Amino acid sequence: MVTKEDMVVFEQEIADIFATGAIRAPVHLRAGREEQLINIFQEQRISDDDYVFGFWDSHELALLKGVPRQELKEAILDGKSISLCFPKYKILCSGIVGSLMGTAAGVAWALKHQGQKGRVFLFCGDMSAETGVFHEAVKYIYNFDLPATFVVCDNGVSVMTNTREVWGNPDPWFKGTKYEKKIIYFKYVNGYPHSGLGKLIKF
Ligand SMILES: Cc1ncc(C[n+]2csc(CCOP(=O)(O)OP(=O)(O)O)c2C)c(N)n1
Repeated sequence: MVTKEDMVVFEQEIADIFATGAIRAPVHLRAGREEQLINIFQEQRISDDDYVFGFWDSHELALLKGVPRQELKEAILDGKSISLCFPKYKILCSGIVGSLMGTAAGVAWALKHQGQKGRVFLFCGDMSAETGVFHEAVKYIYNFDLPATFVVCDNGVSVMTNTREVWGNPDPWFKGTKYEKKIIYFKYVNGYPHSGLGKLIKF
Protein backbone atom coordinates (compact mmCIF):
# COMPACT_ATOMS: atom_id res chain seq x y z
CA MET A 1 0.00 0.00 0.00
CA VAL A 2 1.29 3.44 -0.94
CA THR A 3 1.75 5.67 2.12
CA LYS A 4 1.59 9.42 2.59
CA GLU A 5 5.36 9.44 2.96
CA ASP A 6 5.80 7.56 -0.34
CA MET A 7 3.76 10.24 -2.10
CA VAL A 8 5.51 13.17 -0.41
CA VAL A 9 8.97 11.74 -1.13
CA PHE A 10 8.04 11.01 -4.75
CA GLU A 11 6.85 14.57 -5.41
CA GLN A 12 9.95 15.98 -3.70
CA GLU A 13 12.18 13.81 -5.86
CA ILE A 14 10.43 14.98 -9.02
CA ALA A 15 10.65 18.60 -7.80
CA ASP A 16 14.40 18.24 -7.30
CA ILE A 17 14.87 16.75 -10.77
CA PHE A 18 12.64 19.39 -12.36
CA ALA A 19 14.75 22.12 -10.71
CA THR A 20 17.82 20.87 -12.59
CA GLY A 21 16.11 21.46 -15.96
CA ALA A 22 16.26 17.76 -16.84
CA ILE A 23 12.49 17.51 -17.48
CA ARG A 24 11.77 19.49 -20.62
CA ALA A 25 8.01 19.60 -20.14
CA PRO A 26 5.54 20.94 -17.56
CA VAL A 27 5.03 19.20 -14.25
CA HIS A 28 2.30 19.91 -11.71
CA LEU A 29 3.28 18.88 -8.20
CA ARG A 30 0.83 18.44 -5.38
CA ALA A 31 1.13 18.24 -1.59
CA GLY A 32 -1.41 18.43 1.19
CA ARG A 33 -4.07 16.01 -0.03
CA GLU A 34 -2.24 12.72 0.45
CA GLU A 35 -4.42 11.52 3.33
CA GLN A 36 -7.65 12.42 1.57
CA LEU A 37 -6.60 10.55 -1.56
CA ILE A 38 -5.48 7.50 0.41
CA ASN A 39 -8.78 7.50 2.31
CA ILE A 40 -10.78 7.67 -0.91
CA PHE A 41 -8.86 4.80 -2.49
CA GLN A 42 -9.34 2.73 0.69
CA GLU A 43 -12.96 3.60 1.42
CA GLN A 44 -14.02 3.11 -2.19
CA ARG A 45 -11.85 -0.03 -2.46
CA ILE A 46 -10.45 1.17 -5.77
CA SER A 47 -8.89 -1.91 -7.33
CA ASP A 48 -7.36 -3.28 -10.55
CA ASP A 49 -10.82 -3.58 -12.12
CA ASP A 50 -11.57 0.12 -11.71
CA TYR A 51 -10.69 2.93 -14.10
CA VAL A 52 -9.15 6.15 -12.78
CA PHE A 53 -9.24 9.36 -14.83
CA GLY A 54 -7.12 12.33 -13.84
CA PHE A 55 -5.67 15.50 -15.24
CA TRP A 56 -2.35 17.39 -15.19
CA ASP A 57 -1.68 16.70 -11.50
CA SER A 58 -1.90 12.92 -11.31
CA HIS A 59 1.43 11.61 -9.97
CA GLU A 60 -0.20 10.60 -6.68
CA LEU A 61 -3.15 8.97 -8.43
CA ALA A 62 -0.80 6.85 -10.55
CA LEU A 63 1.07 5.64 -7.47
CA LEU A 64 -2.20 4.82 -5.69
CA LYS A 65 -3.53 3.02 -8.78
CA GLY A 66 -0.54 0.70 -8.74
CA VAL A 67 1.80 2.11 -11.37
CA PRO A 68 5.31 1.08 -10.25
CA ARG A 69 7.29 4.02 -8.91
CA GLN A 70 10.11 3.62 -11.44
CA GLU A 71 7.75 3.30 -14.42
CA LEU A 72 5.96 6.46 -13.32
CA LYS A 73 9.21 8.34 -12.80
CA GLU A 74 10.44 7.38 -16.28
CA ALA A 75 7.19 8.61 -17.86
CA ILE A 76 7.55 11.93 -16.05
CA LEU A 77 11.20 12.28 -17.07
CA ASP A 78 10.03 11.54 -20.61
CA GLY A 79 7.81 14.65 -20.44
CA LYS A 80 4.46 12.93 -19.85
CA SER A 81 3.68 14.34 -16.40
CA ILE A 82 0.55 16.20 -17.49
CA SER A 83 -0.91 13.36 -19.54
CA LEU A 84 0.04 10.16 -17.77
CA CYS A 85 -1.64 7.18 -19.40
CA PHE A 86 -1.06 3.61 -18.30
CA PRO A 87 -3.83 1.50 -19.88
CA LYS A 88 -2.43 -1.64 -18.21
CA TYR A 89 -3.13 -0.07 -14.80
CA LYS A 90 -6.40 1.52 -15.97
CA ILE A 91 -5.34 5.09 -15.29
CA LEU A 92 -5.80 7.67 -18.04
CA CYS A 93 -5.01 11.38 -17.70
CA SER A 94 -5.12 14.49 -19.84
CA GLY A 95 -3.69 18.00 -19.60
CA ILE A 96 -6.82 19.54 -21.11
CA VAL A 97 -9.36 21.10 -18.75
CA GLY A 98 -12.76 19.42 -19.14
CA SER A 99 -11.52 16.77 -21.53
CA LEU A 100 -12.31 13.52 -19.76
CA MET A 101 -15.68 13.79 -18.04
CA GLY A 102 -17.54 12.58 -21.13
CA THR A 103 -15.03 9.78 -21.67
CA ALA A 104 -15.41 8.70 -18.05
CA ALA A 105 -19.19 8.64 -18.39
CA GLY A 106 -18.86 6.60 -21.59
CA VAL A 107 -16.58 4.05 -19.96
CA ALA A 108 -19.02 3.73 -17.06
CA TRP A 109 -21.87 3.20 -19.55
CA ALA A 110 -19.89 0.47 -21.32
CA LEU A 111 -18.95 -1.27 -18.08
CA LYS A 112 -22.59 -1.34 -17.00
CA HIS A 113 -24.07 -2.44 -20.31
CA GLN A 114 -21.39 -4.98 -21.12
CA GLY A 115 -21.78 -6.45 -17.64
CA GLN A 116 -18.11 -5.96 -16.89
CA LYS A 117 -16.54 -5.62 -13.46
CA GLY A 118 -15.14 -2.28 -12.47
CA ARG A 119 -16.16 1.29 -11.81
CA VAL A 120 -14.95 4.71 -12.91
CA PHE A 121 -13.38 7.34 -10.66
CA LEU A 122 -12.55 10.74 -12.13
CA PHE A 123 -10.44 13.15 -10.05
CA CYS A 124 -10.51 16.85 -10.95
CA GLY A 125 -10.05 20.33 -9.51
CA ASP A 126 -12.58 22.79 -8.18
CA MET A 127 -12.62 24.93 -11.31
CA SER A 128 -12.86 21.89 -13.55
CA ALA A 129 -16.05 21.05 -11.64
CA GLU A 130 -17.46 24.33 -12.94
CA THR A 131 -17.13 23.38 -16.61
CA GLY A 132 -20.18 22.58 -18.70
CA VAL A 133 -18.98 19.10 -19.49
CA PHE A 134 -18.67 18.29 -15.78
CA HIS A 135 -22.33 19.29 -15.30
CA GLU A 136 -23.45 17.24 -18.29
CA ALA A 137 -21.47 14.16 -17.36
CA VAL A 138 -22.55 14.20 -13.71
CA LYS A 139 -26.20 14.46 -14.76
CA TYR A 140 -25.68 11.56 -17.16
CA ILE A 141 -23.99 9.22 -14.66
CA TYR A 142 -26.65 10.13 -12.09
CA ASN A 143 -29.67 9.74 -14.36
CA PHE A 144 -28.51 6.42 -15.82
CA ASP A 145 -27.14 5.24 -12.47
CA LEU A 146 -23.75 4.47 -13.97
CA PRO A 147 -20.87 3.05 -11.90
CA ALA A 148 -18.94 6.30 -11.77
CA THR A 149 -17.88 8.78 -9.11
CA PHE A 150 -16.38 12.21 -9.73
CA VAL A 151 -13.93 13.36 -7.05
CA VAL A 152 -13.47 17.12 -6.72
CA CYS A 153 -10.20 18.16 -5.06
CA ASP A 154 -10.75 21.79 -4.06
CA ASN A 155 -7.56 23.82 -3.57
CA GLY A 156 -9.45 27.11 -3.87
CA VAL A 157 -7.74 28.25 -7.07
CA SER A 158 -7.63 27.76 -10.82
CA VAL A 159 -3.97 28.45 -11.58
CA MET A 160 -3.92 31.77 -9.66
CA THR A 161 -7.60 32.72 -9.92
CA ASN A 162 -9.68 32.52 -6.75
CA THR A 163 -12.37 29.96 -7.49
CA ARG A 164 -14.90 31.52 -5.08
CA GLU A 165 -14.77 34.82 -6.96
CA VAL A 166 -15.71 32.98 -10.16
CA TRP A 167 -18.37 30.83 -8.47
CA GLY A 168 -19.80 33.85 -6.63
CA ASN A 169 -20.50 31.36 -3.89
CA PRO A 170 -18.50 29.77 -1.07
CA ASP A 171 -19.74 26.31 -2.08
CA PRO A 172 -19.52 24.36 -5.33
CA TRP A 173 -22.67 24.31 -7.47
CA PHE A 174 -23.51 20.70 -6.61
CA LYS A 175 -23.69 21.23 -2.83
CA GLY A 176 -27.16 20.35 -1.60
CA THR A 177 -28.22 18.85 -4.95
CA LYS A 178 -29.07 15.23 -5.72
CA TYR A 179 -25.88 14.99 -7.78
CA GLU A 180 -23.82 14.88 -4.60
CA LYS A 181 -24.60 11.17 -4.60
CA LYS A 182 -22.13 10.81 -7.48
CA ILE A 183 -19.51 13.25 -6.18
CA ILE A 184 -16.85 13.10 -3.49
CA TYR A 185 -15.62 16.55 -2.47
CA PHE A 186 -12.79 17.68 -0.24
CA LYS A 187 -10.71 20.79 0.35
CA TYR A 188 -6.94 21.06 0.62
CA VAL A 189 -4.15 23.61 0.41
CA ASN A 190 -1.56 22.78 -2.23
CA GLY A 191 1.98 22.94 -0.90
CA TYR A 192 3.34 23.61 -4.41
CA PRO A 193 2.55 26.30 -6.97
CA HIS A 194 -0.08 25.34 -9.57
CA SER A 195 2.61 24.37 -12.06
CA GLY A 196 6.33 23.81 -11.75
CA LEU A 197 8.21 25.36 -8.86
CA GLY A 198 7.14 28.98 -9.17
CA LYS A 199 10.45 30.04 -10.69
CA LEU A 200 11.96 30.01 -14.16
CA ILE A 201 13.73 26.75 -14.96
CA LYS A 202 16.19 27.03 -17.85
CA PHE A 203 16.77 23.97 -20.02
C1 LIG B 1 -8.74 23.70 -22.24
C2 LIG B 1 -7.71 24.23 -21.29
N1 LIG B 1 -7.70 25.52 -20.95
C3 LIG B 1 -6.76 25.98 -20.09
C4 LIG B 1 -5.82 25.14 -19.55
C5 LIG B 1 -4.80 25.67 -18.58
N2 LIG B 1 -5.07 25.17 -17.23
C6 LIG B 1 -4.44 24.10 -16.72
S1 LIG B 1 -4.95 23.72 -15.19
C7 LIG B 1 -6.01 25.02 -15.16
C8 LIG B 1 -6.83 25.33 -13.93
C9 LIG B 1 -7.75 24.30 -13.51
O1 LIG B 1 -8.23 24.60 -12.22
P1 LIG B 1 -8.74 23.43 -11.29
O2 LIG B 1 -9.69 22.59 -12.02
O3 LIG B 1 -9.22 24.05 -10.02
O4 LIG B 1 -7.43 22.56 -11.07
P2 LIG B 1 -6.27 22.56 -9.99
O5 LIG B 1 -6.22 23.90 -9.32
O6 LIG B 1 -6.63 21.50 -9.01
O7 LIG B 1 -5.02 22.23 -10.73
C10 LIG B 1 -5.97 25.71 -16.36
C11 LIG B 1 -6.79 26.89 -16.66
C12 LIG B 1 -5.86 23.79 -19.94
N3 LIG B 1 -5.00 22.91 -19.44
N4 LIG B 1 -6.82 23.34 -20.78
